[in-house]
Amino acid sequence: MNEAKMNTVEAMPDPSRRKFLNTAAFAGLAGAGLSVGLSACNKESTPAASSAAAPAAAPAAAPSAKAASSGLHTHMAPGELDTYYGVWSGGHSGECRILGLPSGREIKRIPTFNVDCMSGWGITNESKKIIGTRPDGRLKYMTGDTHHVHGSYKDGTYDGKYFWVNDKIHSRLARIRGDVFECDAITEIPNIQGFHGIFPDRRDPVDASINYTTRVFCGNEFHLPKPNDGRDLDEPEKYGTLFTCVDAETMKVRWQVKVDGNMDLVASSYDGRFAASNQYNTEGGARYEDMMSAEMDACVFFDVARIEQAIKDGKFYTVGDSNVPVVDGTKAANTDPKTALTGYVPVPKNPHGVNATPDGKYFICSGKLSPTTTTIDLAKVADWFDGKLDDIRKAVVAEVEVGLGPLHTTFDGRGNAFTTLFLDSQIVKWNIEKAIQFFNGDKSAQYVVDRIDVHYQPGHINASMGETKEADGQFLAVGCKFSKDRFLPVGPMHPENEQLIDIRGEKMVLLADHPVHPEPHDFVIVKRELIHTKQVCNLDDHPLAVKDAKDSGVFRDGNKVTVKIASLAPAYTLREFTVRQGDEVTIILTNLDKIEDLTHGWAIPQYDINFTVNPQETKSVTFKADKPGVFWCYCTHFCHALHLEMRTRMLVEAA
Ligand code: K7E
Ligand code: CUA
Ligand code: CA
Repeated sequence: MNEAKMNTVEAMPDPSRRKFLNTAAFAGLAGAGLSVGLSACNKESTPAASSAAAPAAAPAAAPSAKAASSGLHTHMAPGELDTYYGVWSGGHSGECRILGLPSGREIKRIPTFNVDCMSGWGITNESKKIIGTRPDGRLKYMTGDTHHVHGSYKDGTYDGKYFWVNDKIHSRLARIRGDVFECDAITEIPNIQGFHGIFPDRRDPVDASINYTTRVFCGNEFHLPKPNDGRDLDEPEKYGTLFTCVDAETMKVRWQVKVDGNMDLVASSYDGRFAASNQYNTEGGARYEDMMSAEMDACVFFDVARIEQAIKDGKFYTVGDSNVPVVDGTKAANTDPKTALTGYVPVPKNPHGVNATPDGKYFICSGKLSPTTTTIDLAKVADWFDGKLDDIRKAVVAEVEVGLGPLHTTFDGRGNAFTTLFLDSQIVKWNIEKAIQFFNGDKSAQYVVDRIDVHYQPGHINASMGETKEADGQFLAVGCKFSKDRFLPVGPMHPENEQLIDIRGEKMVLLADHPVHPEPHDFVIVKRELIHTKQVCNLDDHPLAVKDAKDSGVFRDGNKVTVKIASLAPAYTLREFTVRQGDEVTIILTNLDKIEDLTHGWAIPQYDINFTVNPQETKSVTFKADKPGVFWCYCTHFCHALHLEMRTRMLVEAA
């Protein structure tokens, strides 16, 4: 971009919008001398061209003028509450977020893998324990990259208990409590890099009485030496990837499966039998040019009960100093369907995203480099594992062209799928049964129902309750990776654009643009009746709670000093406290206020401490009193008319 462009606001003429990315993307791929499976649609990436093989609906008109007439109520009047919770990832901000929907208002940020000086996440002892520390007490990691958020299930819908999110950088899985929307556990998965897709199981594959989530499945993109300790450095043929199962309650890693290929997204079946991950680079290429040579990649299916039986039978090994049992799920080791732990359904090259239909029948993979979606019939996959289907590719019941750069799919619960087309900057609405008819040879079956332009380059998409059997087909949100001209310019970094679309009728209607801090990937939309939060904490939840003002004080044990303080608006229970230079000081602060929304803060200048305590909550910090002097510990969170007076002196005596 030249300087003149950087400094001016330019109107972006509509016809150029598709050229923004796809021209460059194609040039790059073509330059590498690669066939990208797009030859049918290569000339002109218009909706009409990309759907040439199928009768298609006309592209949607410019949407803004229609937005107000859709009738879906998105503007909340003052005091009015949203009807859905949106639980959002935050990408490389390392956090998660809660949006109220359909208004799109951001209600809360949930620090997860990042450090947050509002709440004190990464600063308090309690949060450091969850994130993990090095021997010297510093945080093990300060960075995170959240992509996929999914909630715990009961009877095929959300139970509101937990949400999980992956950290791609450091291969960690975090759990967020649905009652307080705070992270309560983080698990680092051994022997992998590029932890990407996650999905909770929806019921137990063995015990039919367990119709709720007890496992979280984790896909792994980057292949690595096993163990990654310096061996096999430049021998990519010896690298591998591992699919991982984490226990939903204990958050311990239960088992891993060695797999061919780079796993992308994960889905689980409503009957509990299967987890699956679409995968690219089944070639095992270690360099960009080598990751796209095969025409077909796969969606790999895991028979969960068989894997767990194999581990019970002792048919596992371990990697390096990890004691997690690993079974062999490579294609070569699973050629007999009747004993196979895994089955590889071939899908066109470098697929992205796999999503389960709300009726539980199909998994749908998006083509990414192929302009198609692939619909896989789970009953036929089961037939293959049971020895009743000779070729697992026959589980593919539809593979139809939908447009350029299909990435992710969601559902309205009425038989329609909505797939993002990254290169076309569109969403295509298509009917699953019609796509199956078309694929079966009925060329009159019009499976494309509608298309709509989005702004721009969409990735994830999710409809209200779309990941459950209660998909209600009200609206969907789509995460657009580029916002370009949609918001006031603020310099080189643009926000992402989360758009909201009414999907109640035959035609989609664009309702709203929302700027978001980069860069959410996935999200789920949960009706509010399923979420039960509590606004006041329980004093007993923290073993060190200062339950009574008279328990406050300074308690010394050698050079370790514990300062117990309570807050009760608008004062702390200690007016001052004294420690000595060189002491290791632990401050335990309990907020004794019981009133909802009466949060206090605690900041110590020059000691780099800042956190908040909610009603009836306790938090603690530990630091070395290395600077003598007077330090005003003050309340950061506006709590009372006398909020500014709410402070106490820490007197550090010189050694
Ligand atoms: Cu879910 Cu963004 Cu990690 Cu697709 S990935 S966009
Ligand atoms: Cu307490 Cu402000
Ligand atoms: Ca962007």
